[in-house]
Parts: sequence; C-alpha cells; structure tokens
Amino acid sequence: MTPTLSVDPDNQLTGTVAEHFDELQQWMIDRAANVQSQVYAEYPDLNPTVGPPVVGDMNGDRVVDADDAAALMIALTQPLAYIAAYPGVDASTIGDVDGRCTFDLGDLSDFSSLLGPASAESVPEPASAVLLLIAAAMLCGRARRRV
Ligand SMILES: [Ca+2]
Ligand SMILES: [Ca+2]
Repeated sequence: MTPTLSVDPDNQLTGTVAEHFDELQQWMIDRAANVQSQVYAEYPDLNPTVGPPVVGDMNGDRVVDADDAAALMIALTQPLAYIAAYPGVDASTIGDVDGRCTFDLGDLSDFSSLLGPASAESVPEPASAVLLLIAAAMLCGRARRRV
C-alpha cells in the first residue's frame, strides 16, 4: 500500500500495489474488448476483420454472385421489403455499382458485369427492369386503393 492509501480509514484494499495494478489492467483490457465488440456489432464496417462493404453484395454475404441479382431487384422495386429482408445492408451504397452516387436502374448493367458474362442473362435488362418497376408501381397503387 502507498502511505496515502494505508492511512485511509475507508481503505478496503489488501495486497500489494502491483496486484491491484494487474487487476486494474486486466479490467481495462476486458472493458476495452467489451466496448469494441459493442461498437463492431453496431457498426460492422469499422471492424477491420470484416472490412468495408462489398459493392454489389446486395444480400450482405460479402460475395457478389447470382444470389445478389434477386436482392438487387427487390431493392429497386420494393425498398421497404428489401430493408426488412436485409436490415444490415445499405442498398443506396452497396447498390451504387456504377459509382454515380445514386442507386437506380443505371446500376443494373454494371452489376451484370460484376457477375461476369455467364450470368449476365440472369440479371434483367434495363427495359425488363423498367417493366418490373411499372408493374410494382401498379400493384402498389391497387393495394393503396383497396385500403
Ligand atoms: Ca452477396
Ligand atoms: Ca449508381
């Protein structure tokens, strides 16, 4: 004990300063790890073992493949359904494949090129996507009139 601590009448500490130092050091290490895990849970992009988001990874599995084509179409045509299905994925960032700072139909052709030539036919052509959007808008309009 330091002289200051040993004269403290409320002092409940026993042992040496080195023992307390080691305990406090371990407590701080554990606390820092706990806070870090909470931050990474809330902001996974900050986790260096996870890395930044992968452009075109519309389903958030960190791989751009044909599974992302369906998620991309949901994001374009049913944004609320997309948010519900993929709550941790920001479509406006991940889906901006052409890098023009907007997520829109213009990203479809660049998304197809991410998948490669073999899977290009699995992604709807822009004209087909426009038809899908019109159909989705019509369905939404019908649903609202019924309510
Ligand atoms: Ca993916
Ligand atoms: Ca874009």
